[in-house]
This record gives sequence, C-alpha cells and structure tokens, in this order.
Amino acid sequence: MDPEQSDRNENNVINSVDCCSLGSDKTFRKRFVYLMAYDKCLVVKIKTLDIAYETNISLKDREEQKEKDQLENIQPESLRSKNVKLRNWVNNHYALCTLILVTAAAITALGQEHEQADALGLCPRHPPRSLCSDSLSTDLRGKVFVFPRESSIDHVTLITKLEKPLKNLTLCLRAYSDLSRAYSLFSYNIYGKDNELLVFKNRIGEYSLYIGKAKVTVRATEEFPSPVHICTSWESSTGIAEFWVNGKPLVKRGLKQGYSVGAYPKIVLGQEQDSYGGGFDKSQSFMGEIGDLYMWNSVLWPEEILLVYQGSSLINPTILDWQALKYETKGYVIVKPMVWG
Ligand SMILES: [Ca+2]
Repeated sequence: MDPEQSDRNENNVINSVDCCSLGSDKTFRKRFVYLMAYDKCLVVKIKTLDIAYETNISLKDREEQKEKDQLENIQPESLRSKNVKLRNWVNNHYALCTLILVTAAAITALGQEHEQADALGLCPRHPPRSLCSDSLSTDLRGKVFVFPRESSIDHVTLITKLEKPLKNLTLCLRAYSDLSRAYSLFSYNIYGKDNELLVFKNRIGEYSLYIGKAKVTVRATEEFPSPVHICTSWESSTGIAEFWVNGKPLVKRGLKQGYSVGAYPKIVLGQEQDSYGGGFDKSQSFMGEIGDLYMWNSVLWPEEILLVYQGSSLINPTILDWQALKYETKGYVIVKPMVWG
C-alpha cells in the first residue's frame, strides 16, 4: 500500500497495548489496574481475575500459551467474538500484559469509556514504571538483522521509552539490500497517526522522509547494489530535513516547520506500517540486512554524523541504541554478524 494512503486500516479498537504502559502497584491493592493505551486510559477492576493475575505473573514462556488459553476462556463467548482483532494482538511475552489486554477487551466491549478511569482519579499523570524497561537489552555491535525473504509478516519492533514529542531528531542506520523496488527503512507510527516518521526508499538513489504525513524526497548517487549508511535529521524550528548518504550530505529540504513528532511510537523495521503496529504490505517490505541503527532527540552536528558513519560510538544515542537495543522479532528475522560494514 502506498504510504500516502494513510489511515485506511485505522479503527477505534485498542489493537495495540505496550507492556510499558501497564500499571498496577498501589492501585492494584485497591483492586484496580490501570492501563494506558497511549492516549486512552482504562481502569480495570480486578475481581474475577484475581487468581489468574496472581498465578500468571511469573510464568515462563513455554507456559504462556496454555495460560493465555485459560485467560481467554474467562471471557464470555460474546465478548470473545467482539475482540478478535484485539486477541490477535495479545502479547505473548508478558502474562500480565495478556491478562490486562483480555480484561481491557472485556471492559471496552462492555462500553465503558476510558474517561471513567480519569473520573476515578486512577490514571497516572505520567505513564507508570515500564515493565519493558526491565526487559533485557542486547548489544548488537557488529551484527545485523537479516530479513531473508519477501513477506508481509517478518519484522522487528524496536522498543523505546519515548514519552515526550520530538522537536529534533537524527536517525542513522546501515542497510544492505539488492531490492530495486520501493521499501521502508524505518517506520514510526503513533497511535492514530500513520507515517508520523518514515524513512522510505523509493528507488535506487532516491529517499523520502515523512514527518507527520508530509514528505520530502532527496536524490543521491549510489552504486547498486551496495551497502549504504544513511543519516537523516529533522529540526522543528526550521523544518529543515537533512540526509547524509555514506557520510555525504544531500541537498536539504524542509517540511512541517513547528511540528512535533508524537511520542509513544510503534517502530518497525522490515515492514511499512499503515496502522499502529500493523497494516503491512509485502510490496513495501524490506529484504536484506540492517545494522548500526541509532536515534537521537537532537540534530547531530556534521562532524558527529561523520563520526557515526565511521563507526564511532562516542555520540550517546538517546532514543535507540544499537549497543543496548530492546526489540522483538516476528516471523523470519535472523541476527547475524555484519560482514559488509
Ligand atoms: Ca504508512
């Protein structure tokens, strides 16, 4: 699907909830759990699910499917049928998340509005302590994600705790692909907004940067096929977008001056999102290898870009760090040594 054909798959179902936004702590003792689904807050009564909560929190991966089935059976048949989409999303990493998702599905299906949670004073002013932040990060120095086949399934989700909108950003990565068709290099959506930040390769030597659905396109001289190092930056105050390909600056463009790129992103490598964490199209998928991905909440100086291109790790990445990366792979994605960097 063309990345400009936005919002086609959007709906009001909470079809994606990040474990990072679950909270319970003190509110759990009050027999409530709140759930932040980005711009919505649901409060969930822990009642019939008490026992399930207690017994599921420390489950091992291999037991999750069994427990997930049990949890789903807690829902009445009518609710289950209403929440097919949501169930497809059930996160298989955290039993707690699974439980809350199913509970939230029930609450949503029962027609309770998220405002109720606010009315009860249970919604946090800030997103609660991240469960995901406890998940292990991996040092991928010298390694790449290999996307070995063309599909509409295979992808990597990059996990970051980005709670404030971005006024400035820089993104760098290395990619090696022999695709000559268009593909997504970096797809960043926020809840309810497609193409919030997207780096898209249209054809050989032509790259587009999308900010808040607007787009600029730049041209570079490059050999095909050959590994490429790409940095792109955007600055809200001027709207100036820059591309650097293999350490060389391309002609500057400008877009979305004064805009802020939304927080709580869903970041996907390997596929181009048309909804929040989904809406993939095989014809825009990436096939090849991606490595050395870093993202900052600032515009790097040209000297810094060159250091990054040369492989220096002096510049401390604030949003995504290849040397401490939190990610999840889905489908056929393999981590291998980088042999071409
Ligand atoms: Ca899109």
